[in-house]
Amino acid sequence: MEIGNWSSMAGMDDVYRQVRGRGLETNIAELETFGFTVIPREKTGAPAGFAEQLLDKLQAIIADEDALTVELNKHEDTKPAAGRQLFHLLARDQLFIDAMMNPVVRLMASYTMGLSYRLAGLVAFLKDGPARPTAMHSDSVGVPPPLPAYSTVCNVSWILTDYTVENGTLGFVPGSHRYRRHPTQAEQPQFAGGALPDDTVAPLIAPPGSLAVFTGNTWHCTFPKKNDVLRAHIATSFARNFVYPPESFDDLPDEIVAGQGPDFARIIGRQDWQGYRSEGPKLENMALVHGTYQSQYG
Ligand SMILES: O=C(O)CCC(=O)C(=O)O
Ligand SMILES: [Fe+2]
Repeated sequence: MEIGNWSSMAGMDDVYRQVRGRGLETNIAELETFGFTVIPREKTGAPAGFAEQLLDKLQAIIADEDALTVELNKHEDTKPAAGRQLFHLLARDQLFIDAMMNPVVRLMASYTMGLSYRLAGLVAFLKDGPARPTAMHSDSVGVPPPLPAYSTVCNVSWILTDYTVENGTLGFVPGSHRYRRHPTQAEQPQFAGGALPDDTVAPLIAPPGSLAVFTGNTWHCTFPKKNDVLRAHIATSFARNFVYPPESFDDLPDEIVAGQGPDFARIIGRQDWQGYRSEGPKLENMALVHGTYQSQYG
């Protein structure tokens, strides 16, 4: 059918027209049905060699920078996965801005988040040796169940190397975006020490240059990586605009804050794990809210 200029659609009429124009309707259907999709390199609109350039740039940054400048890289047991993460990439090179501003990335973000979407993070995951699996989780960190039927965050990831099971690719539970809750401890896959049959997890099989797109409600993890093949992706994550306190108290002088006790500091956001720059989130600040986060009380 022809898509009109329908004011009730709050801009989604035009987003959908563009989706159709770029031949991405199947991807939208997969995202709706399964909670994830893979857009092949040819449909991303990126110039030839884009993924290779991104990977070269990441490797240049790594060669130059101590992994321990990133807080999470200091915690072998508790960081999301063995390997290395790099945060706050936007300012490091125009290539990273291009990765976020890619028209297909923005289309998928606006389709998934609505047109109020904003960038939530730009993070590289690199694993160049054996790595234990990343636990099954949804990216709706801290959202209490039942999760909204729409997602509050989404993940559009540039795949930079060959993503296969052997190389420790991401795995998804197809349809889990409709469970509207987080996985429990028992819902970890068997390969991660849980009870969930491994064949419940669909591996993302994608060559470099592909875009993996998944909703904030979709359960995902990674397969154990047993080889030394470099495996890397850059997650551009987006959030709806309302996921953001309207008022900032970061200008309140430290001496005033110090006099009010620790709960005051937490309530005004002084100990938030969010708001990080290239050092990434601090585990101790994440721990302050972790106890309540995945519970029904949020
Ligand atoms: O690659 C990983 O270890 C985890 C990736 C992930 O969970 C994500 O991109 O949301
Ligand atoms: Fe994730």
